[in-house]
Amino acid sequence: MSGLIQPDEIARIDRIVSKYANFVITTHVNPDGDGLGSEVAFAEFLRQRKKTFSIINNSPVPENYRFLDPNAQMEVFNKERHIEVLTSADVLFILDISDWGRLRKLGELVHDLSLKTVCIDHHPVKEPFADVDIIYPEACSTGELIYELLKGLGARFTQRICEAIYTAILTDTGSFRFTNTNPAAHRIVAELLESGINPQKIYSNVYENQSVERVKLMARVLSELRIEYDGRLAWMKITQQMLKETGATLKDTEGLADFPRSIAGVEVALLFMELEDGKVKISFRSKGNVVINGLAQEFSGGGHAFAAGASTDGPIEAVIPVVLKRAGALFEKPKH
Ligand SMILES: [Mn+2]
Repeated sequence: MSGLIQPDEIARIDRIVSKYANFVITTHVNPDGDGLGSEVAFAEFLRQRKKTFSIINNSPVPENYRFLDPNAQMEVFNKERHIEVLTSADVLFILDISDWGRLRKLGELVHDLSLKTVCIDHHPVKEPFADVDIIYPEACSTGELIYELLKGLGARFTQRICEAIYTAILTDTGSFRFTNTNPAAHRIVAELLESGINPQKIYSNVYENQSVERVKLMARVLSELRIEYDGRLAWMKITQQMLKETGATLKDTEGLADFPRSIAGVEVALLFMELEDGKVKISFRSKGNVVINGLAQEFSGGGHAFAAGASTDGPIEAVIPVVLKRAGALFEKPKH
């Protein structure tokens, strides 16, 4: 299998892991299956190498990914509690993050410390920020890169590692539906299945584990779905009021932005979410013919060509018309 990660990169990670003893692993705020699965797989490798490690994230593990962390080893960052761990750590592995900002408070603290940083990611990165950057936007997921890395490093592919990497690839490719689904995704997953993991169990954990509040929120949000630009753009909003009415919380909103893409003729889907502080989070999704990260950048966001995000000042009712108007430019050129 031809890989993305180069032998010298594997050798470099090998040297770092051999040389140091104390590691911290982290991923982005509101972690997803790719970030969490990559963390678990890499942590298991460190365990095999008899290293000391902590997994510290800015957000708790969502309910549907708890199966990845049965012993609840993943910690939620707290400066007072973790300053010692981070101060005495040698290396911080940052997985599935495209920018330092998404490390939030943990990033601010790490900036002031002297620990070595390694970033492994598949997001297009504006400015690499770590001491060692292993960044391949052509990878379907960070899980794909972790797989290659662990292969190169001679890790034992235990059940846990296989389940974690499977989850990473499954979720980041939208169950092998999104445009980032590449041959490597299927090759790797085929090998993981051969190791005996149970795809139905993983699917059920990840996708058949929704809260009633989330489903009620979905119904509420979809009831106000709007279509523009001759049916090529669909948009939805989630207000604080809707969250209150349905009893849903922020964590219940993950993945909702993808849904309107399922409508025939829709090329672009937008989700506007009113945050507690009045700011507005915008999710941009494309079916794959229209590139939308440029639009996200206009609102100081960014991301992949077909899945991006931004965050801007509210109020939400003022933001929506401005973004919709700018989105019109996406449809000016004829479809190809
Ligand atoms: Mn990812």
